[in-house]
Amino acid sequence: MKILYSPASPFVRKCLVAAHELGLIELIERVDAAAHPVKRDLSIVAHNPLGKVPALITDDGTAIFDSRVICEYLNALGDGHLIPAGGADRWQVLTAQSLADGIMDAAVLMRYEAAVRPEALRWSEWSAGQLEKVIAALAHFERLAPGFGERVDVGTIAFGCALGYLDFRFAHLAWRDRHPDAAAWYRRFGARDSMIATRPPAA
Ligand SMILES: N[C@@H](CCC(=O)N[C@@H](CS)C(=O)NCC(=O)O)C(=O)O
Repeated sequence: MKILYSPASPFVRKCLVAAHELGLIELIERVDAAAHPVKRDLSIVAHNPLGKVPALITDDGTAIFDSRVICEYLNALGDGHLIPAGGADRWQVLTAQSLADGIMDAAVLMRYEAAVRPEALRWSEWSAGQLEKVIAALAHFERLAPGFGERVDVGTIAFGCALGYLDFRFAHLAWRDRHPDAAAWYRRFGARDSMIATRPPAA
């Protein structure tokens, strides 16, 4: 199978970390794509009308997106240990994933605002609104982090990728300063082979 890919995308990274943890990474060929909110990459649009990465193309040509569905797919293909099949744990893990994805969504929008939108059209209050989401979500994760222990599931993977993206694009936010428990957890989680193998390029 193939994944339409950008090395900077935290959503792509989440899927690749999941694939590593499930022992499936060797089955996935990475295909470079130029996802962009305005200049649509037709090689992505051919598979995903939204023009976003990641999109997974299975061996029979089926396109699977977005990152949450790809993680479900990979989890089902592997031994299933990244997403509990039922019970309260399932909803807890999936909700953690949604919250971490929300950090990524807001951070990617902040990035687009700064890097893509023409300067004359920028609206600082809009970026501030996205930043508020990141700050509130980090505060929530700070309360959860002591309970993460050595958990490796799609919730902790997504959180790790969200923190990695903040380091990559928004190092000046210095999120560790006000989130010591999340920082301690990330020191361990970020040292996993799956996280090291999928690090974004130097900013
Ligand atoms: N909900 C999607 C979000 C994916 C996403 O926003 N990807 C960005 C790259 S990090 C993208 O493709 N942006 C292009 C665009 O906004 O059109 C997922 O979970 O996969």
